[in-house]
Amino acid sequence: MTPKQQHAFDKSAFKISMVQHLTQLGHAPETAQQRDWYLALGRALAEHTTGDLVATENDQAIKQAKSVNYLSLEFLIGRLTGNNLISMGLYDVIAEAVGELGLGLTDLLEQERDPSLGNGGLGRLAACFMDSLAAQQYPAVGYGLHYEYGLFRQSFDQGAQQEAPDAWREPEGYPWEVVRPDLTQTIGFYGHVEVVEEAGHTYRQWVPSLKIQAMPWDLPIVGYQSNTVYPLRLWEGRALTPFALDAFNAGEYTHAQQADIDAGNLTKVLYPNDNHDAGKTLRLMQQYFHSAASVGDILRRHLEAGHALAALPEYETIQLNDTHPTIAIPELMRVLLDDYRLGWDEAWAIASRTFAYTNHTLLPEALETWSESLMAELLPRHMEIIFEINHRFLQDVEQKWPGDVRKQQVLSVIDDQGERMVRMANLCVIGSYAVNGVAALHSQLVKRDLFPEFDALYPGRIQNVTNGITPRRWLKFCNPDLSNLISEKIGEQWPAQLEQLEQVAQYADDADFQKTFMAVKKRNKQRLADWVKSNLDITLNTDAIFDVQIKRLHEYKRQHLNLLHVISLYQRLLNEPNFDMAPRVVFFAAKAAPGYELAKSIIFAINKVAETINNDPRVGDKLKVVFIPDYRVSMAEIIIPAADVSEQISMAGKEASGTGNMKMALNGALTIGTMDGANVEIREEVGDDNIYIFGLDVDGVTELRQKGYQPETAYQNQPLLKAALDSLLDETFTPGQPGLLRPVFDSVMTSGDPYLCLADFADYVRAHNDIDRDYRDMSQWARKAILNTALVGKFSSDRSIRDYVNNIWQLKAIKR
Ligand code: 26Y
Repeated sequence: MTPKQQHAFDKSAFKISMVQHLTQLGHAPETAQQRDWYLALGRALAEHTTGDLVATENDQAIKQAKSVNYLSLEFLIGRLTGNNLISMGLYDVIAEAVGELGLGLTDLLEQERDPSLGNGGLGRLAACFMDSLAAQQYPAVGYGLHYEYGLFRQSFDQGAQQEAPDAWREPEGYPWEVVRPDLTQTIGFYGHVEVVEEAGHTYRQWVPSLKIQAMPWDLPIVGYQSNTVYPLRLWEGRALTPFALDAFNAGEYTHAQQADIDAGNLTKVLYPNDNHDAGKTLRLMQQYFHSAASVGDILRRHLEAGHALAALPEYETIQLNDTHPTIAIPELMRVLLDDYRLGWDEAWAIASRTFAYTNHTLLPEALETWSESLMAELLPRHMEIIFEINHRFLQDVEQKWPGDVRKQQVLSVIDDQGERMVRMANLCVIGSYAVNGVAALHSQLVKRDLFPEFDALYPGRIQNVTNGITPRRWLKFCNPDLSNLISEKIGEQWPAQLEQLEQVAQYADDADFQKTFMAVKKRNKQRLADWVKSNLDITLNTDAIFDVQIKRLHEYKRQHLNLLHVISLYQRLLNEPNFDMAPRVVFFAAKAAPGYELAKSIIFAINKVAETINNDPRVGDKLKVVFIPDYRVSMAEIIIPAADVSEQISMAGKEASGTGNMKMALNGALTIGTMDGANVEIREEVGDDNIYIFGLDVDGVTELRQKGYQPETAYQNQPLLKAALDSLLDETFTPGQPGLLRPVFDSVMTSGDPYLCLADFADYVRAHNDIDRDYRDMSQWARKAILNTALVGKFSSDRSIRDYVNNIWQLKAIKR
């Protein structure tokens, strides 16, 4: 909404509209519950955003400009109401309006269930990018899936993770979404390929034996302080009517898969794996469904705007969020070849100039491959096209490196060592005009370790775009007190121009500013402490260091290294009479993939250690351990502003970027971290004095492995470490049940400690001791915290998007 429109915003009309929506929901103002009012508020606001969404969609200037299509199987958007109010510039006036109705805005906002349509970093990044595209008015459409159930809800039963379905839209539906049945498409699966002859040419035509409808729901992505609203278009799988199914060949209809795959199941649930490929058929079906519907919609928009097919790359670019939507590449080829009957070279010239691919991981277990036989059965025509792409590609490889069989083998889309598999990353690199990693170090490693041959074959194709976060949600909205303090000093432009935060640095040594800054931090810590008290019944000391590790549970992220440090603090408190430490609360929040046993064991161990420490009267309030259940965006919004210390402790070379590191630094937390992912760039920005770097770097890891790493050495030589590890085997944390925590012990001892926890332990403890020392000097600590907030403006996702726009997409902003 423009300033003029905001000025014109009619509060009393809005109140009437809210009451009307309440009535439509079947409630009377006198008896309505908070939840009913929240729904009425959401629906009343959505009227405005839907209007702007449709207007943006029909904007001629946008139709004649180039757009980015962000294809992602995950969009972890979080609650929309509060954020959209900020973007619309209506937060205060709506707070007034609901106040006049006898309600509290923050209470109403609390009623919204998070749409958790993603697992973690990759999905949240997609949400931040949509926010930054809309804020800067670069034409964009987000394409995702309309999962009926988002990421599972987590609870603990005696310390063990339990999963429950996340029915985020139930029972009343989600107030912000708009269904677009007119844009429904039909998506095929299985079947066979026929040859058709026409006018002396032969064409191939896929005849699918299963068809599922893709119906889109649009969520409004509201540009900050602009009336630009882009759609996040989420496809829902729906069964064709039995009547329409009659049209199919009876023999094909009884295809074996037809029985188990009910079309309504296709988008039932988000796969809860993060960085681990399980290779399930239904997941490949989701991927194809998403890709085909999105490619179909992009082509529809392109042609309806009156553009020629061959001009597609000039008007549309398609960004692939990791390899999950890779099948969009052969799908576009199929449509161009078989439906529009272009020649191969013409079709390839279009497709290979349209797609760009972002890699988010080097972990081998996260690199997607699909069995060739499954692919050939589910998508027979696509498999033919993939073979043809590969065949032509391998001819280029032969040209470049004649007779080099090893190069052919590593570069081929098909891995033929063992069961033949389709390597989705290779297909992506071949079919894309640009490939990028997500932090400087990560992009270097993509070139050096993951795709060295591709980098040699296509110099310059692999680039870097360092990730970012939206300062609207991750500072202005989640930390209003700090936001107001900043605005008092440097004005109100910073949420759209985060580099301006640099001006805050001049106050880093100002004693008054330090006090105010730390008072804000303390209030945020109190808000979190209150949450913990009322939800977990643990009493926290807000003078303590709030030490925070919040991210998916994964062995490479080393939550168990943090746990070993916690245990050693506990043991020192009990055993060393002269041991003194600043009080600490160590927070964890993390979901484990339901099938990931070790991750679940680590959660269980943290919960058991927490229970013991928190109930040991000898510890008092020197040390508390809090595992916050059901980590999600709305929980992060409470935790992040309260963090003093941000744990970013992955083994070097494994965390592609991290984005929680950026969020906490922006909110004035100091990072304890390895030289991994974007930590490297955070250090560059804030300076060595304002970050705690420890442990082996990427080269150190390689060297240690070459020398032959033996975790036993550290175990035997470091008494603190040995005692911490041994306590996992006895009854210290599991009274009467020794051995329950053995899986964690085994992971770092018997299993060889694949992520080098024990190798980094001593230096990790050293870094924590530095933190302990520095925290006691409140003025010094405040200075460091202020400088973190001031110096991380680079990590605005607005900057990331501008990097994509300038170096990859080549878009122009269209101001509405
Ligand atoms: C193959 C499938 C099971 C799969 C599903 C989800 C594979 C990976 C993922 C998710 C990956 C992910 O979230 N990666 C993270 O992306 C962030 C944004 O770029 C990075 O900051 C973070 O380091 C990286 O782990």
